[in-house]
Amino acid sequence: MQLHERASTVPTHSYQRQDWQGGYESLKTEYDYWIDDIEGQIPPDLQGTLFRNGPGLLDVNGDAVHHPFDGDGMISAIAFENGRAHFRNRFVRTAAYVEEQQAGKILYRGVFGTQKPGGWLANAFDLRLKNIANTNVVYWGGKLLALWEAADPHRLDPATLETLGKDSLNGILADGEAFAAHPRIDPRCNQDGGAPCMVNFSIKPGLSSTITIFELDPAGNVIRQHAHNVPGFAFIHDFAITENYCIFFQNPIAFNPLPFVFGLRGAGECIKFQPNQPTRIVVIPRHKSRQVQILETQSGFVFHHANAFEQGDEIFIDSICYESFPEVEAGSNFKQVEFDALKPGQLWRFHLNLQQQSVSRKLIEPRCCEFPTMHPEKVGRFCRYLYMGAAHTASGNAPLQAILKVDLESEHRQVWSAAPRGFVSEPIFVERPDGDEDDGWILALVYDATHHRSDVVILDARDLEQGAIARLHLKHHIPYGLHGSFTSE
Ligand code: 3ON
Ligand code: FE
Repeated sequence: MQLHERASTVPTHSYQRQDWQGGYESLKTEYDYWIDDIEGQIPPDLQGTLFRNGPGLLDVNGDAVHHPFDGDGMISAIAFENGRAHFRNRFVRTAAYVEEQQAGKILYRGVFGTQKPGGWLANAFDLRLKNIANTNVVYWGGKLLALWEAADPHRLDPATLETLGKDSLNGILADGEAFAAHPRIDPRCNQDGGAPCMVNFSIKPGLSSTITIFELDPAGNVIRQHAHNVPGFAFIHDFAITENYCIFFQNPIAFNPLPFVFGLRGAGECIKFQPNQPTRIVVIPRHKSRQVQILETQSGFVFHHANAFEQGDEIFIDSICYESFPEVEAGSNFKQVEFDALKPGQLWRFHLNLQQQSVSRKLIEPRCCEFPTMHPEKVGRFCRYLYMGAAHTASGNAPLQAILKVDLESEHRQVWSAAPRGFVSEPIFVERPDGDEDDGWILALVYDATHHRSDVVILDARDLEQGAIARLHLKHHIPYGLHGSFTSE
């Protein structure tokens, strides 16, 4: 009897941690092949290329990185053409990647705690940033750019993924100058007669921090650029846009650089969450002449925003919020994470009133989720459907195993799950031209622990629960990635 009772109190999970860990093995080979192992059918009208970025190497010659965000950027391209699909992956040949691969050892410290061999003495006072180009990849203005938020982009050949070098955006960025990894594309910019434009930013953190906004026309030229000073240290990974504003969440953190300077910790491990201080919401008008406003809301930590839109003097913004910053401990191993001990990221809606300078918020989705995406034509406007990576179970913190569709109007939900042995990445919505807002496909890489390989999964965005339209089995796995984009050009 006692045995039975004990067994029933053991928490049941939709996953095994060991399965999840398999998706964080390095992928050392670069491939180039037509995918021929396919379940279901690739829709013939799905035409274009899915580009993905993320850490491809989780070790340098056997020496593990301390955190996946420190892994060298690897681009995957899945090109859909008349019902067939081609796969290719290449590492971004950053200067540091080339040097480290030649040396066969870690030569640079990583922001998230990777250290050079030799202890703190070998690391102290080495304050160089290793530009690892691992966070996002976008095709804009005829250029394929791999992005990492603390430094300049790398330009790649979109057909071969060969690294062409660093890109200054036609002379705008100085060598090493930051350009964030979260550009937003305004589908109809009201300053450009309704032409699309790409909006991005850079952060220069310090005792006060500088936020610079960049807007690029479809040819890739920076047509608007303005910089703003905000009080306090800022670690800002993402932002949201509306037709007239850029919105930033300045998370309440303190930064003590000494452990970094003395070789004990990475810069990102010197961030301390400040639970008793509010989050500042920085609202920067996209028209240079107007005033910046800073509002305050209850504390929390945000990496990613889903979308924002305006209604008169009010702004609504949907964001994934954590109760605090997931601090990385110096002696810890990220693969041993106790999912149950952490709080999940959840989707909240913030309601800003610019006249009254007030903010209220409400929880939209309690399920653990990350990597929100949506129809590209709705960016900055009211949008009905959001898609995101989510946990298989409706409550608690767990790895992402499912794709969740949220209908913000009816509050209806759909879930497609790859549990127990599948783990998802950021979903990407690809529209079917001239259709309804959810007329299109969801594309996601799914790590399949049973075969230690990844699948490209294609779902019908209108009906996730009917199951995958197609599952393209790759010949290998792809380590869990960060962000990507789809281009039909
Ligand atoms: O020293 C300062 C502090 C700091 C952290 C200044 C700084 C600019 C050097 C800096 C650098 C920040 C960087 C390089 C941030 C990079 C972030 C990154 C690569 C990824 C962030 C991902 C976020 C999320 C939420 C990922 C979630 C992933 C899953 C749920 C996975 O399965
Ligand atoms: Fe991100």
